[in-house]
Amino acid sequence: MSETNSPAPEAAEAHRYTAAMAADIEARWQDAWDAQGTYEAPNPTGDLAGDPAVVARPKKFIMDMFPYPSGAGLHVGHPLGYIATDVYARHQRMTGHNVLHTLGFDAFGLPAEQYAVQTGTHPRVSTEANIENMKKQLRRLGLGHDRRRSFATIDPDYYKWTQWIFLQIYNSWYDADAKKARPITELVAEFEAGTREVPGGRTWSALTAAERADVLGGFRLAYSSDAPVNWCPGLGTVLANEEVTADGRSERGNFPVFKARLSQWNMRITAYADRLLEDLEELDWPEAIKLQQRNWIGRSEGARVDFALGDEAVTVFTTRPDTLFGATYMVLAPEHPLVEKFVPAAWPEGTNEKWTGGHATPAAAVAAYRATSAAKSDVERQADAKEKTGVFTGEYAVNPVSGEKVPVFIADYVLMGYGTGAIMAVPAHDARDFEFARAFELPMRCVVRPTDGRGTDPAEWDDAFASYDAELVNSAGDGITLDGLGVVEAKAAITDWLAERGIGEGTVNFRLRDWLFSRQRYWGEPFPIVYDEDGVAHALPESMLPLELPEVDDYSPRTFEPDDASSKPETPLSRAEDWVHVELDLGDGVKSYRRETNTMPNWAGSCWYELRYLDPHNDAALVDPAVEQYWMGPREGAPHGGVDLYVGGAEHAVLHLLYARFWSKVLFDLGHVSSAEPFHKLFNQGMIQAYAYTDARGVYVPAADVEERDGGYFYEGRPVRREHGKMGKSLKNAVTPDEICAEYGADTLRLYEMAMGPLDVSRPWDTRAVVGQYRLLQRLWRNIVDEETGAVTVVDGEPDEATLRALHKAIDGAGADMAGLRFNTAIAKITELNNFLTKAGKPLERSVAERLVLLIAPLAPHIAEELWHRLGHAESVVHQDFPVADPAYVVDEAVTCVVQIKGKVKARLEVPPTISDDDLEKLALADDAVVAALGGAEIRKVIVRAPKLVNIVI
Ligand code: ANZ
Repeated sequence: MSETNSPAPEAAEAHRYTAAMAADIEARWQDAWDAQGTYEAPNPTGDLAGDPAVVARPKKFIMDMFPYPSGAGLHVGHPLGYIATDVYARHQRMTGHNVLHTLGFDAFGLPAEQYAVQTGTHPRVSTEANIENMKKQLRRLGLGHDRRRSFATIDPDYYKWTQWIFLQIYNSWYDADAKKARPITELVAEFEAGTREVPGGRTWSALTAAERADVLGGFRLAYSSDAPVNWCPGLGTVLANEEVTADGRSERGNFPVFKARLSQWNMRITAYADRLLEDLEELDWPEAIKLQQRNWIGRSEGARVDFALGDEAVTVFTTRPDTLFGATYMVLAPEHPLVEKFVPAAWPEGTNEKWTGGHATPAAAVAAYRATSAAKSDVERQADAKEKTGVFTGEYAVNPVSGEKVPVFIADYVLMGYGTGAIMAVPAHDARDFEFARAFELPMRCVVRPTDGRGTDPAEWDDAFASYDAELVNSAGDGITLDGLGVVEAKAAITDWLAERGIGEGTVNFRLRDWLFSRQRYWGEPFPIVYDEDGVAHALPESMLPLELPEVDDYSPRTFEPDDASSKPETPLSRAEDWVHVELDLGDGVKSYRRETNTMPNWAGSCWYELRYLDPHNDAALVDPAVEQYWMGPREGAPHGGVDLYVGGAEHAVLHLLYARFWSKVLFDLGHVSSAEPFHKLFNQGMIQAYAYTDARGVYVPAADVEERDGGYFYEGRPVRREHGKMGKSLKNAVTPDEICAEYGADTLRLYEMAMGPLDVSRPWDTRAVVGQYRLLQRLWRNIVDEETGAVTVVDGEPDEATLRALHKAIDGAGADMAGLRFNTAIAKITELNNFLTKAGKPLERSVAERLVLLIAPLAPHIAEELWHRLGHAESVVHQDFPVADPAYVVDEAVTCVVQIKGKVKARLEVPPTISDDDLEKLALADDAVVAALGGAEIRKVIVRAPKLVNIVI
């Protein structure tokens, strides 16, 4: 920071706007705002109830994606979005809105737990220290947050309600007819009354408690299941697919990973797939994010088709039922449960050697192939470029429409978790099937006539013909012919044909999977679930919430021999014996129970935090319904309700934003909230990038100490290379807001971040450019305060026309820009006005000075508050009205309009550029010169092209 000017506060400078002056102003006003509760937003009811006149204003609920309190603290990239929402919130406050803006902390998570494992410090201790540090850093920026509403997800008062929501979800089921979640008690009532059939066909009263629990588990929106997961004994934990490498090892530690069936909690988000898709339409979100959500949900329309295999039917899911005549083999996922049932003892006569994988029997081939594919991740199995592998099962199925026998393979390019885990392979028209068929010498049949001149014999093709825009061939059979139909008609025809025979039906399939909701971690919310002696799960009653984390000595999960595939995870909580084994009365006397020892994933706390900001101290309810309705409820333009503006990074396109939408919908269905969507408008801010510098060895050198000269960059005298990257510790280029605040003040930092470019675009940080905004504030100060004496220099009287024009244009443009989140152009307009006033070189009229201060107040609130008070006001600038532009001064000065009669110019009028055709016609016809030229002649037609031309035909 050596090259920037940071003048010491000398006596001669006592009245100049310097860093020292900024520091003093900013600290003083931050204290005053806190003391006066300047940013406290009143609720319509409850203990935050405020002034009814304020509550009656239109509301604006403005939110940021809340931060994880990392030990490294903030760099200047982090607050970009927070400053933007703050400027917007301030502008909204000044334009008559009741604004709610606050910020909490998303504080469960792995880093604190790992730090605890290394140092023995309790995660709560380190997390709370990090929160304190971050709060200090954020406060220094002058963010106008309602601090009464802030919380952290680790607060027991908060996670009590996270657990409570879990119980609501656990205690409900999705009624597909009503298209909504309903209490599980209503399902039980229907089973008891016999109005709904119990799966399995027995009567409800005939089932044991454990059997009933099992049946309900198939309906609950939160359920435990033993689906295959990635189990890593060496780390002692289950891993997400993204944490497993292509060779089936853990990314961290490089230990083997096994597919194991382990009992884990899941959320039935798939029940909401359709609504999550449909309701996207009404949201004011960036199109790119909507598209990512649509792809993630992945709705495919197609059909299920049964292929007979002995006495069994193997059901496939296909999006191209029209190609059924071209299905020349089948593939099942290696894990498909039917595989065990039909594998014959020996290979059928004449089996192609390529199909057997060199094994003596189908059973041996299948077992060997299953073992290798179990060690692979789904991502790896699906990789398009990968060579297709598989083995023949020794069995043939029957193509239902052609009657042909088709060989059945298992291959890992078919996933168990999608569709039905089985496909009909159409090698002529599907790229992956084409490659597989080539490798295994399987027959191909063209059933969609190629439109690219390649002919209809797939033996001569280089790849599959996959277009939809063509007609069917080679597709005639038992009572049906598709030949000559287009793909769309053929799909409909074959689907009807299958349905009539009861061997298929049209169906919709989703890519979306249920959400794996448990983790083998310490630092997360405990599940409010206990198991009885029979292993049946029971929900804790609300009165036992919050269920707090126990104290433990060791925060890490137990690890095993890395290749001990038979091991089972042992969670940190399971070692807290006194906590795990409890005697409880759950309504039928005191009994022994064992607590669930997994914890919730760190997404849980961010699934509903917008609701808690509304009513943070309510201990009787998640949120008061009237309060929720006021801030979040459906309204014009937002039929599903939701936060008015939510700003955060685009990296949260699916997980957080999808999970939060899902929880909102469940709470809405169960009647706890009036909003079915959490965030009505979403805006993604860009990233602040930074230059990083590497020396000859490619090692990063501290960016702050790099010098620029002669068009090159030097560190300790030696040339270094400049590159563009993220800001952070590892690139040695992090700049902290604290440094910039110390050097120039928070107002300068705020202006610089907002001026760097459009908010949604990434931009490179350049410390040397910050001084430009500092100078803007210095000129602003000098325009109002005498630097020698500290006296306010404004005068009474009316500003001249040119000043009024400059002022009103800036008000008009900057106000619209702030409302539209275009802060960079707002700053450009204010700068232009300030420069104009500086150049005029005379004292400002009071009315000009005051409006200038109000104009910049959302962007640079501290200097604005100081100047506002120096101008003689006792009340805060924060709640003043934003200036309103007088349209008369906003438009450009008059333009010249020519008036023609019979094509000859008879008059020239000076008119406002915005004049309407009607007004211009009246003006022209009333003009003396025009009246004289007309001489009373009858007017046949007047052609008006405002504002430049009037043509009169006589
Ligand atoms: C026959 C066919 C012919 C197919 C054709 C495609 C083109 P989306 O669109 O992603 O839903 N498929 C079905 N289940 C699968 C599984 N578990 N693992 C791997 N692939 C699976 O994809 C649906 C298509 O992917 C289905 O339609 C099926 O191949 C395949 F010319 O069936 B299709």
